[in-house]
Amino acid sequence: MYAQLVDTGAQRVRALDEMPEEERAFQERIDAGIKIEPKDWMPEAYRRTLIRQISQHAHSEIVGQLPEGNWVTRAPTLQRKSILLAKIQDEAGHGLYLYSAAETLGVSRDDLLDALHAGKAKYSSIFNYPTLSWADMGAIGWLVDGAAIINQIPLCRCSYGPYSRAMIRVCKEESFHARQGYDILLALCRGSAEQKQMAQDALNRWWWPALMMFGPPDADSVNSAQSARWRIKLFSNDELRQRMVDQTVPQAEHLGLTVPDPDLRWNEERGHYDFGAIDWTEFHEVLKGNGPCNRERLRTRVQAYEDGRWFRDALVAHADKQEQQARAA
Ligand code: FAQ
Repeated sequence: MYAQLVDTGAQRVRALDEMPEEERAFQERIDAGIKIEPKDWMPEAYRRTLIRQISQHAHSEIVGQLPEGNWVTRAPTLQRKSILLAKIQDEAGHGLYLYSAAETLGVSRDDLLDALHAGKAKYSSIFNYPTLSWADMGAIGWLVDGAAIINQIPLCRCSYGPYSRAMIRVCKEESFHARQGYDILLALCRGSAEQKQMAQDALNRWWWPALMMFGPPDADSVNSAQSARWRIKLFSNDELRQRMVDQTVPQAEHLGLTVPDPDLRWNEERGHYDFGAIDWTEFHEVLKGNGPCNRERLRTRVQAYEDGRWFRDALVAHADKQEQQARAA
């Protein structure tokens, strides 16, 4: 069932003159920068691509609460605890906007959640890594939300109206998240040698997985060409990854931390940092379900969903009752 919702078949990007009239008109609207709205005609593969990407994105926001949720009860101060709680709640909100955006494409939220809970749907690889110390809260905000912003700012201009509009608010909130993460690390780096070491250790563990968030190298990215043609993707995986490195390295220097990459160096000619090879075997293992926390994340998510069933049932019963009363009045 899930496979049918998101399967786009073998895709080959077609030239305008190869397209049937309706599809050509659709592509010309996209080329002219006009947004596609839910009731507009769209190719089935465009619809499925969006369902795939938006629902994976929604699942990432929801599962993405878990690594940070691990530290709410152990935040070092009341202020840090309330900020972390607010941030995690924001992520839940992002998941809900995104499920709503996916629903505008004619898919049911229940089907999407079933696919997640059955382990069929993907969510971002990054959330399958453990959060071992408080410094990881800093690293997640700085690097994970930082990567999410770099990826999502262009999505505010993507061709599908509901997705692009959802991204505007999401990006504003992610900016706050990134700053709170950086602030945690700044405090640790200005603290004792042991605290600074915690920050360095967090950077060592999160750096490479954060670079993997942008997806496989362009040469292996099966969806990129067509998504770029449809203006779902405005920049390639590698372009955004490079942007992340260029932006983040000076921030690490400001913290006095060392990026764990012996091959990292500024390339004057390119005007960018060169960086070392990413371990794509690790990435594919995580995608296959063999990351350090895949099983735990899924189990916790399913348990949370089951534990919330009585509450969802109560909400529906209450809404039904109100509707009956309104009809009777
Ligand atoms: N993890 O052909 P491409 C956040 C899959 S939100 C897992 O390049 P595409 C906020 C990909 O799905 C983070 N799978 O694919 C937060 C595809 O498989 P499929 C999430 C990945 O779609 C912060 C296959 O590999 N953000 O962090 C990953 O054109 C803190 C081939 O790849 C979004 O979802 C990965 N990292 O490009 C929350 C943004 N990368 O579906 C809590 C929107 C690739 O064919 C706390 N998404 N794959 O079976 C996108 O921009 C794109 O979907 C990409 C992948 C760029 C992620």
